[in-house]
Amino acid sequence: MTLLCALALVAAAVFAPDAFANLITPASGGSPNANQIANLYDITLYVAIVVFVGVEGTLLYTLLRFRKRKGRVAVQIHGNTRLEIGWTVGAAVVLIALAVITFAELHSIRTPPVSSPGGLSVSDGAELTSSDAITPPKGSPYMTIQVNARQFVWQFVYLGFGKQVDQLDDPYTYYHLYVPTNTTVVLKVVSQDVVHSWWIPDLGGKVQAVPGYANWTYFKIAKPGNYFGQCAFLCGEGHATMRAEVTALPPQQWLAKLHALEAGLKVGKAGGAAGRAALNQRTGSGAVENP
Ligand SMILES: [Cu+2]
Repeated sequence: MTLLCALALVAAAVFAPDAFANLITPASGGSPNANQIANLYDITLYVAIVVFVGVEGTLLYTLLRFRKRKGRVAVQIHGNTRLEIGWTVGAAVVLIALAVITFAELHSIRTPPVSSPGGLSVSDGAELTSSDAITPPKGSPYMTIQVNARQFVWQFVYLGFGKQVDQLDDPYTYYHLYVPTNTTVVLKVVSQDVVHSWWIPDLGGKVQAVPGYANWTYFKIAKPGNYFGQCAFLCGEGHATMRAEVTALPPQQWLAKLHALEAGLKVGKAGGAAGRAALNQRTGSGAVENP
């Protein structure tokens, strides 16, 4: 049994990184936390495979080797103390090993890493605050984006961006989340109505969006590209349409995108204000109260 455990751990260490990637194991590849979750899953999976093959193999061998035959009389044995203690201790050792590995990995899965070289810098408008529930190690620039779930769309508010860059309100987008590459992006996940679940499989685990609470997660994307996801919690009749797409752009392109967004919002706001002013002018039967 000790040999079996050792084999299991060696197999886990050897095969964990890429075998079966994304087939029967969690999606990953977009962000370090997603990769670590997938690694942890792989380790557990390989240990489980070794145990499964060992147990089922022994069972099959015994069934065939000692099957009923004419003239054979079964020996009546009453328990084998050494064997029973052996498999109890063996199972406990496997469990303890998995628990130790899991807890050892958990800290780095939960804690945002520092931004990589080439990421957004503070002078570019990255936010540096300490009020968030989770933050990367001190001094590393990072973005905080509020993910606001509602029936039935995701809204992304680029917190602090407007105020730091040109005193406009924070820009926002729907469905599409734009982020700079190599930059730690902390997500503040909230909900406006019912419980939703934020989930971009390549970028990490699910995070529930609960009305009245803020839950936190993060990702850091090295490669520019698109990462797709879907609300993972049945939240109403429009649940199926609640998809999301994260687009990672090199920092300079990302900044240009956000500035264009801000300019668009400014035009939209001015149009809205003009429309309200026009409505305010109306008198008589065409008057509108508090447009
Ligand atoms: Cu939803």
